[in-house]
Amino acid sequence: QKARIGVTGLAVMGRNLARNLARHGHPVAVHNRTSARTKALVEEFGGEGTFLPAETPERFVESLERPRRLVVMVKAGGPTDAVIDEFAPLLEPGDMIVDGGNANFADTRRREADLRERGIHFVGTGISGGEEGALHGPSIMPGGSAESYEALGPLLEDISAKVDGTPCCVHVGPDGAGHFVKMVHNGIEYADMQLIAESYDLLRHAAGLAPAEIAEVFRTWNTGRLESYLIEITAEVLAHTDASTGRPFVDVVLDQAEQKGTGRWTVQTALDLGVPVGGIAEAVFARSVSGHAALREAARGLPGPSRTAVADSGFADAVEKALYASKIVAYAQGFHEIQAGSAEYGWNIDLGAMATIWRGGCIIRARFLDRIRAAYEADPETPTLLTDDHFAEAVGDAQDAWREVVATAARLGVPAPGFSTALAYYDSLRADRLPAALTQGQRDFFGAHTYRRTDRDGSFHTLWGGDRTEVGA
Ligand code: NBP
Repeated sequence: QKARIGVTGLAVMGRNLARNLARHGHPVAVHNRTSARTKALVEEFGGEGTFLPAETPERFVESLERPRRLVVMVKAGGPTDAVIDEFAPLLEPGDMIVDGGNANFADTRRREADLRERGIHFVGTGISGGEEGALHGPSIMPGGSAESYEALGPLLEDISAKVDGTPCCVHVGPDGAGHFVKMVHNGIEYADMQLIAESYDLLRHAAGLAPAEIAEVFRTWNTGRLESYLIEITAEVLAHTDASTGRPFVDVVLDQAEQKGTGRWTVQTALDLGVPVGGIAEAVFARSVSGHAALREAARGLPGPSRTAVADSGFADAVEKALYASKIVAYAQGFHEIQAGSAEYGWNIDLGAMATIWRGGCIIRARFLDRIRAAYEADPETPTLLTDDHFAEAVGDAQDAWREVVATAARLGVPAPGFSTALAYYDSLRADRLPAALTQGQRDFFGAHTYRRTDRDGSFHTLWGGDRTEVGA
């Protein structure tokens, strides 16, 4: 018997993905550099389906039906290249290597181009949802050729999460498109988490609520428009009591957030593409600030406002509105980045389809994504989600509260970089005139960088050091 698909790299993600495939009735070949993992998988979970264990790359490749579908689930970076170097010579034209790791899309583009020359399809695939998602149905974002998707799509859709019967898996676009979208997905996840963290911080330090009370606030929010996996688990974490001290769990955890790098890539790529993603950038920087222990220690005694908590019973509702509005901004920025990447690399990404496949399986799954899908269905070319009727109305309704919350945060000295940058972005977009005109004047003054005028075409320069007449440039 031959296997329909194979998985190499059997740490948590690969093992669970292989089990998911087997549970769906697909005979799956399994391989790992260290064969103990392969043996352990078959011993523990062999009863769940048909596994074909292989000790060597040669046996692994031999056990696959053609065209071969080979899923690589190893540590992203050097290990992925090592595995490709090992397996590609064993493959034949038409075979497919699916990289399900968190690869940088630029690496995926390079690998795809190399392998395409050898007739092998390289399918860089974003897989979201962690180990639980891999086992029970992740959100899957495959890139690569349309031809490879024909052979792979049905299998991937079969094991993906489903929402309303729709698989959370769609062909994103050629070469690195899948890993690009997964990267931005993670960037949005950073922003979403940061905004939730700021909401908690304000309820705690501006409104003076206890973690257990804030957990109740999040539980209530989770029955409304903010309903999402992240809000749900936030309530769980806040309600948790530390067993050894009896204190709220959130109070015994070191307040230094870590990161693996996809958020940083999202911001670096946005800078390269010239797309403003302040909400994601502030989220990455907020984790960075938290980790600078010595810097924070040195600054701890700096003066702040004389804090007084706001007792206003309406404050939690105001924070809900600020959170919803800021979340819309963060997603609008993330989708702008996908739109820009798609244009830059000619991927032709269907933005509404991305919102659709994030509705299940992944960390940012939320009711909200249905709204984004509807916005792109109504106008696939919309320049920003903020001008969609639903979102424009929601932000319009929320804005007074949003401004109040940002002002309260500033007044009481509670850092709210996510809320603040989101509001500034909103106000920048809707402004009639921006001070960029003054910036242009300064640039022309010190560097003769020239400027354009509102009333005439062309570039101009003022003779600042002379009689200040204007000359055409
Ligand atoms: P890890 O990222 O911890 O990688 C461990 C696997 O890589 C093992 O199978 C290991 O083999 C293999 N490997 C390494 Br390391 N170097 C190798 C080499 N030179 N040649 C062959 N194999 C090598 O595993 P993971 O956490 O399951 O994640 C797998 C991928 O999925 C990663 O790219 C990750 O970023 C991505 N991802 C993870 C999550 C998550 O929640 N963990 C979520 C989404 C995506 P060995 O057993 O012989 O050491």
